[in-house]
This record gives sequence, C-alpha cells and structure tokens, in this order.
Amino acid sequence: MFKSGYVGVVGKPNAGKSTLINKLVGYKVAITTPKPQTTRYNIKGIVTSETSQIVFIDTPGVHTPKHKLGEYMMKGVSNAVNETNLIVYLVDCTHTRIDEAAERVIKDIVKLNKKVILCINKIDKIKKEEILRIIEMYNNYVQKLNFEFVAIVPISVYKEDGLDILIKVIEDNLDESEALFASDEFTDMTEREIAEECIREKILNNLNEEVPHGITVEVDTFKEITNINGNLVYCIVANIICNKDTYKPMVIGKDGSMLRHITNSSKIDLEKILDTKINLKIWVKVRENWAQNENYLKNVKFRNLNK
Ligand SMILES: Nc1nc2c(ncn2[C@@H]2O[C@H](COP(=O)(O)OP(=O)(O)OP(=O)(O)O)[C@@H](O)[C@H]2O)c(=O)[nH]1
Ligand SMILES: [Mg+2]
Repeated sequence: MFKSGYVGVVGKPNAGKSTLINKLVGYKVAITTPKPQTTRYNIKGIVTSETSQIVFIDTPGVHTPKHKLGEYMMKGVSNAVNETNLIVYLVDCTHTRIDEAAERVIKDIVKLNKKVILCINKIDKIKKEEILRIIEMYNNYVQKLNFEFVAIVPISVYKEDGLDILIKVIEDNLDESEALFASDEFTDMTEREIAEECIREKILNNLNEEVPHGITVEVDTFKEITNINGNLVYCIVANIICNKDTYKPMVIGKDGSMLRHITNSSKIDLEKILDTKINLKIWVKVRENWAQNENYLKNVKFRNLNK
C-alpha cells in the first residue's frame, strides 16, 4: 500500500525546520543559518521511497510580525497548517519552558484539530534524562487543552538520530494515495529562487542581524551558456536590495571585500547545489521600505501564496 501526503513543518524560528527537511530530502532545498527568521517562504521538500511520498512544507518560524514582510511570512505558516492534514511541530529541546511564543504556536495548531507530531530536535545538546522532562512538559500542557499529539519523536538532525522513527511515524499517519509528484522531484523551488536564497544565506551568515532582515535578493538574469570547453555554465546577475541606504556600504564592505566574499561563497555553494559551473555578478541597490510594500510582496516575493 503506497501512501502520500503533505506534511507542514512548523515551530518557532531557529528550531531546525529547514535543516531537518534538507537532511530528509538529501538535498539543500532550504537555506539554514544560526539566525532566527531565516526562512521567509514556504518551500516544498519531497521525500519519495518505495512505500511513500512525503511532501514536507518548510515554513517561516512563528513570530510576531513587525512589518508587512513578517505578516506575509505568517500567512505562509497559516496556509501550510490549514492545507496539510499532518503537522510536524518542531521544537528546540534546549528551550526548557513553554514561553508565550510557544504557547501561541501550540494554541494555533491545536485549535485546528489536526494530527500533530511533536518532534523534539537538537537532543545532541542535552542529557537523555532531560528529554523525558521535556516530553512531560509538552504533554501536560496540551492535556490541559484537551489535545493529544499522535506521537512524540526526539531527534537530532546533526547526529541523524531518530530520523528513521520520524519517517515511520509520518508514514503511519498518512493516507493511502498515489504519488503527488514525479519520483525524481524534490522541491518546487526554481533554480532562480535557489540562487536568490543561497545569496541571502551568505548575507545572513556574514552581516549583523538587522541588515539581512532588511534585505531581499532578486536574480535579474539567469542564462545558460556552453563555454569553449563544451561545459554548461549558468551566468547569473543578481541584485541585493537594501531597504535602507545605510545598509549598502555594509553589504559592499571595505574596498568591496564583503561583496566579494558573499559573491565567492555563493558561487561555490551554488556550483555544488546546481551541479554546474556558475558565473555570478552581484549588484547592491537600495529600495526604501521594500519590506512594507504590499504590491511587491504580494506579486513578486509571495506570489505562490496567491495561487
Ligand atoms: N545542535 C544542533 N543544532 C541544530 C540541529 N538542527 C539544526 N540545528 C541548528 O539550528 C540552527 C537553526 O536551523 P534552521 O534549520 O535554520 O532553523 P529553522 O527552524 O528553519 O529557522 P527559521 O527558518 O528561522 O524559522 C542552525 O544553526 C542549525 O545548524 C541539531 O540537530 N542539533
Ligand atoms: Mg528555516
């Protein structure tokens, strides 16, 4: 009996949602960084085996939006939980109490009355006996809301611990159905989007928190050419767009050093991900308040939400 279905992965920022999905898919479909609010858009990561096809939806970490961009990010989370029948609620085990933000996430998913798997990540960071206390804490909390998780699975993505159990539990809770995507498909991201996200990851990794959160990346041109050796080369021209003019010199750096570093590390990573030679040119531009621009967010960056 073959099973398939959509599984929404939700949780607070930095829980490891994107890292988990990348590991299960076996391909970097989503960028990951130590900074919260890395993921901005829902991304599909498809895992196909002999017995099932699980279509994971990676979502932005749940937070209180401070601008239109944040509102759109949270709309993505609502869409994912509303449209999937099974939810993986991913938590970081080093958060030893259920704070206000976690309460909000739990209450939101509980009221939909869907099947929820509690997945406790980063257990490589704590002792075994502490895991039991965390499980008890979440169980006690949802019991008070008259809710029960269909399963609780402690994992470490880093150590690849518990991932087989998670897959098994997900399969157990999916319905019998034919595959939804071709067996060699693993994401809905286009190569352009992968390039944009890859560049954004390097900005998140190399600049202070405030700057990356005020930046968006747009691929301007993406051309495939064959070089004189007969190899395929992707020629990519991208723009890093800052919402404040004070960010521009920070992205460029002294004598262009930061931009050179972002360009080189993006190129190396993209060559690995897309398995092709890359020729990358990045420009830095300013577009004041793009993160508040409803038209831009709705029609460009979040157009998939409107489908
Ligand atoms: N120690 C440890 N760290 C992990 C593990 N899984 C993920 N991380 C780290 O946690 C940080 C956040 O990971 P992400 O996958 O970007 O988290 P996210 O939940 O997608 O975050 P947002 O996109 O901001 O919502 C990164 O530095 C990861 O390397 C794990 O199993 N153990
Ligand atoms: Mg993420």
